[in-house]
Amino acid sequence: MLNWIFKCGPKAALAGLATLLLPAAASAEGMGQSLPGQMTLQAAATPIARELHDFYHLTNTIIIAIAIFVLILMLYVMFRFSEKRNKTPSTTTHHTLLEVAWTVIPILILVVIAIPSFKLLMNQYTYPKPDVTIKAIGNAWFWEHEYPDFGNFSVTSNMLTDEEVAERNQKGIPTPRLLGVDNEIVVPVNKVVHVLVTSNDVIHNWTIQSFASKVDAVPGRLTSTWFQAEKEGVYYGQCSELCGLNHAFMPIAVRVVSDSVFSEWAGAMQAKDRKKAKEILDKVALEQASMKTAAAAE
Ligand SMILES: [Cu+2]
Repeated sequence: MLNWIFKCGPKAALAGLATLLLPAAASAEGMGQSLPGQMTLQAAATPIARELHDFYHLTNTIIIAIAIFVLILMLYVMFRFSEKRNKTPSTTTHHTLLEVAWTVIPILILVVIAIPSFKLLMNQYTYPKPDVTIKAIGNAWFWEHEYPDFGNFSVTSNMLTDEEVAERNQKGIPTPRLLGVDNEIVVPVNKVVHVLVTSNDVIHNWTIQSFASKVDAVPGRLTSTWFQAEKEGVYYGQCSELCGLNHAFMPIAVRVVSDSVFSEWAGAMQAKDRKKAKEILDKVALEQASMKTAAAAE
């Protein structure tokens, strides 16, 4: 534990400082999944996630600035008005200007927070016309996704075992432990995807951090979220509502691909040719992995 604090403490302090000093630069780590030791948010992959990150940095900056201001004020008061330096205390009980100031300034700060907050909330709940609609169904403890626009085929995702993860990594398809699933869901890049969310048993939660999508899956009800992924790749999420024994082991994996790959995959799924669909996915996963390595090497 101590070891961990010594290892991560300075990094956490740096991350906090970076958030304060470089609001825009502080959140570019880990697209679709967190990196080991990552302290900031997962990189934004949708316009809504970007807006959410901007809002996060704005409020964080305000919070840290207020905390520092109050700290300095307290230290100054402790020093300047100590018994030694201030033998006869002032008997003032009211100060109109000060009272107006400490009422008006916090109101203004709240207004500065409220405007982008309401704007973000409105954008999150303003659904553009969908190109693809997916129905996500939570089960104890795996996810099912139906594609009603494409013949209503469904994709059932179970978490991969450690052996299966090792096997996929050996094949050259980077697959993280506890996040990789046997059947990824697939969506086209730059298209509006609506996700209708529900559950078969208890309350789960459909979350993809990089999309800023997070919505409860409630049995007997339909909730929803939408996203428009701007970059091809794989995006991982986990059930985010404590749902029981295997809550930690029901990840979600969204593979964002080009239009043509998506229609090919959806066609194969519709024709119930799961083997072909899997081959298409493995091929695109390998291509995306090599593209990523090439980009990292530049
Ligand atoms: Cu859960």
